[in-house]
Amino acid sequence: MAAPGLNFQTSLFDSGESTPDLEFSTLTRHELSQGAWVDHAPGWLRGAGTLFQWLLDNAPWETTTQVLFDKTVVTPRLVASFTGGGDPLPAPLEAIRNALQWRYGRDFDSVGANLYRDGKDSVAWHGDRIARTVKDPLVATISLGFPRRFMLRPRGGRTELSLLLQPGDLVVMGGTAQRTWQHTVPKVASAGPRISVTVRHSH
Ligand SMILES: O=C(O)CCC(=O)C(=O)O
Repeated sequence: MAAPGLNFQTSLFDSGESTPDLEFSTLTRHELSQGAWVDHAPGWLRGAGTLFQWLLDNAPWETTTQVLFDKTVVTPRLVASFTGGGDPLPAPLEAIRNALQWRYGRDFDSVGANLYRDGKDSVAWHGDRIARTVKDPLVATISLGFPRRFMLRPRGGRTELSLLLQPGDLVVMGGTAQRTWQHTVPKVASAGPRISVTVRHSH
């Protein structure tokens, strides 16, 4: 499904070939409690606007549903997956996966994307389900498009870290982050479209 009618003017600095910073030169690690951590590398992907526009036009966007308190509800964002069908990854996504694999030493075999069309789209507090099959998984996201806030809290507690993610920013959650902490991208009064590329591993 295409994602029609969404416009977001990317800045001049954001255009050009989409390439990751192989030196991870802007990366800061936030050590959280209970053995969880988050790496944040501002502007890690150069040419973030180019990948944003390409994904907006070409990703296999889907509407999905989820069961919440016994009710089936439409998930408030579109999602796309690039792995599982046997097709090669588009070149910029392959470059991202390779860079993460090299740095973090995991076999990242799942690449997907979320599209937050406006401020009403969001992801609720959660830890990724992959945590049930891999004890301490790494989960990476790359932000493209409109800046949105990404927040973390100890499971069921208060927000302890809040990052305003800009185009090209890399976030990697690790240690016990999916078991002992939760993360969210909350709804906001007004926002342009944002895409997060998600990179995970299943073993
Ligand atoms: O969009 C983001 O930055 C976070 C996405 C997320 O939490 C998820 O896909 O599980």
